[in-house]
Amino acid sequence: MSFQTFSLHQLGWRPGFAQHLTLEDFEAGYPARVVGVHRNGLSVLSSRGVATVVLSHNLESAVTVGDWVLLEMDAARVLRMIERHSLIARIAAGTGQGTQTIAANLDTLFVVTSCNDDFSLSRLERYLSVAFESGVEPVIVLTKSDLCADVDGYIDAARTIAADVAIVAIDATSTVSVGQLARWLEHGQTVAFVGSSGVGKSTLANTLAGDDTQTTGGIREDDARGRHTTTSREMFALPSGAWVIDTPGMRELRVGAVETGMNTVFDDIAAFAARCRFGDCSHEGNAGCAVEQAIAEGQLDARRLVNYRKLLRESTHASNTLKERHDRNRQFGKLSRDVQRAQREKKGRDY
Ligand SMILES: Nc1nc2c(ncn2[C@@H]2O[C@H](COP(=O)(O)OP(=O)(O)OP(=O)(O)O)[C@@H](O)[C@H]2O)c(=O)[nH]1
Ligand SMILES: [Mg+2]
Ligand SMILES: [Zn+2]
Repeated sequence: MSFQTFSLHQLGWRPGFAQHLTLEDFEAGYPARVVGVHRNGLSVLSSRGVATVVLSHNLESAVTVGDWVLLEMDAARVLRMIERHSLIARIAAGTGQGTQTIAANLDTLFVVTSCNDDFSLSRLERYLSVAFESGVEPVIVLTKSDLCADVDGYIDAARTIAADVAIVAIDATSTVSVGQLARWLEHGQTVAFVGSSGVGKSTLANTLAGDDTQTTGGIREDDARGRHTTTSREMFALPSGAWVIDTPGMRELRVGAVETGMNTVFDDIAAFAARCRFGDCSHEGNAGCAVEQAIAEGQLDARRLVNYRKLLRESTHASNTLKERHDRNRQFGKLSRDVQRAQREKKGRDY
């Protein structure tokens, strides 16, 4: 236990959160912000200071860094999670279809990529879809500008897929350069850095923090791939009073259900599709399709359409899996209610 305490305001509390809390909630507990999730519990900050609290089994997979929880008044125990205003998540890497939460209650998602071989428009579209889906403002951060002879080329390329998104090129090792991000890093704001390994997320976090809290690593010379230096997520304060969540580099961001977010990122494709004269068109190569025509006329990049389709397939698959799970749970719920009723009736007969 440390004696440093934090006001709700300082921790990024939003008035909207209180709407989800009842008078009973406020009598039973107090809000705390989750800054770390560990095997043995949560690290939290609150008006009562820094603490480690145990997590009941049913919340174990749900709570993530940036979340707000209600702590029991006189015990280091989580009563419940407070509804989030935003959540960044992905489908867990590997074969399963489980959702992996990355960060909650963000104001800004810094999508970090370098001005080198890591840069990929399709990957940016992927990250932007996730950000827009969750209602978090994305900012594209292009690192290693100091090592690149054509920074403007990268900025221009990024702008072709994200006309309304802020794009900032920085040298993550330079305090002056990272100052360009100041307007997203005001007191009480919460941001997260996501991107491939080695792009400089932790370097940027350290430069902003003015210390070396985050371990950083090199990249492989041949393909600019990182070495997965950061292995866990944690949230910490900057001198400005903003909260930063550094995350481990991702090899791939498999998207969950992001169709809403995709409509923002791919609004051009949506507009062409709306103009398509075939009502039930899948826009997958039909003669006379407006989307196909846009490609033929050079108004739409073929790469972009391919990526759109790929993301849409992933998103649809995720929605279907969710729906199936939901239906299964409902059926299971009905089954257990039936069993319970049968047991009650049997009991009634026995006595
Ligand atoms: N010159 C220069 N080097 C940078 C910049 N950003 C990062 N680096 C270097 O790139 C390497 C990788 O940086 P990290 O900060 O560890 O990358 P990361 O994104 O945190 O990587 P993971 O933790 O593996 O996901 C380090 O050697 C950094 O010093 C930059 O803007 N300019
Ligand atoms: Mg790192
Ligand atoms: Zn069509």
